[in-house]
Amino acid sequence: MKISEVTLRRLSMPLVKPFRTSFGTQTQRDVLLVEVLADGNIGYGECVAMSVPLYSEEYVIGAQDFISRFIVPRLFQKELEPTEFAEEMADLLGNRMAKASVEMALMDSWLKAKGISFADYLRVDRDRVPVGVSIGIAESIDALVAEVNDYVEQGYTRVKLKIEPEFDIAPTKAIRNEFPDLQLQVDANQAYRAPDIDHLLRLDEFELLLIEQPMSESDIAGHIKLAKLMQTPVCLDESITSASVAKDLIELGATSVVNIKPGRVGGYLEAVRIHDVCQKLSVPVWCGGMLETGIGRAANLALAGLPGFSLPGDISGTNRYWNRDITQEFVVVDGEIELPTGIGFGAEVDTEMLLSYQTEYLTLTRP
Ligand code: OSB
Ligand code: MG
Repeated sequence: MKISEVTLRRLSMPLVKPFRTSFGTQTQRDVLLVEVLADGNIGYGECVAMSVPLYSEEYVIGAQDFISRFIVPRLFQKELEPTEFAEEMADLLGNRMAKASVEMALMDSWLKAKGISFADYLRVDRDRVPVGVSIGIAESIDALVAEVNDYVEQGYTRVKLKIEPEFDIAPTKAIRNEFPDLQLQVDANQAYRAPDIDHLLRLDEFELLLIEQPMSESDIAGHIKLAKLMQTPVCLDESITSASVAKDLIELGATSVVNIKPGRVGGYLEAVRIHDVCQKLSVPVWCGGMLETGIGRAANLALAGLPGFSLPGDISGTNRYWNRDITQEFVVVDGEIELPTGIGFGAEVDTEMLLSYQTEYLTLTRP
């Protein structure tokens, strides 16, 4: 691929309501978009890093700097296919969210040149996938019940509750009592430590699908210990950074379900490799989310069409996060969303909307 231009765009997009997790409250998303122009085809990538390094060590301005300083010069030096990108950047350590966003833009443009969709490229045969909704820590249990009820009425059949030490057993109990048939899971985003294991075991009575990332991303021993004692399957998110790490953590007994987020693992191609490893080991996977715009949402829907994605993904309808998105709308019908069918990742970018959210941009041109 001969890339003639790379544009990095920053957008400030307000969320429909604040989203609170154990690591903080978000009221807007500081989106970094990567736009490449190659052989006349524009490709879009979305970076999932947040403005502050609370979920992982990456952050938006760092990603922007990394891409413009280290990645783009290499793209202009050598003509790379998206399938060669990760290997070509492997000596540059970490920065997986930054790398993923560039690989994504290359892939989108490359698929457009071939005239095929990402789902076709992956040989996905589903045309819709089951999805769930991730619900932030609420002001009160009553407020949480009302919120869950609202999503259930919109057709969601799987709900994930964000938890933390002061907001875990009681809210989970309340939701389980109120919605006995709901597919329910919880996500702690690393808020607990090994001494909290006895406390976490109290969640076992609520028939959860899984508990996501209860302890620190580096606390492998803690997760192994918990997984041995807990009936609820332990599912790692933050700790899973590649297919080889996924394989090791499964074999060590630290995780028995895997959350796959393409941004966290360096891109959609590595995400597919994690899917493949987990399928071989009979470990169920599901697609995580990072409050994506329609660009990332479209791509995640196609990925979640792969056969090993046997649990609903954190891929909610557009209206869960945005009043006005920068792409076509994705709508939940009976707990499912249809895969995009357009070429590339299938996001139809509304340039006018995009520009209305843009706070700055930088265009780098092939020398
Ligand atoms: O841990 O899964 C997470 C959002 C931002 C950062 C981390 C996480 C999340 C979510 C929301 O849970 C998933 C989504 O709906 O996009
Ligand atoms: Mg998570």
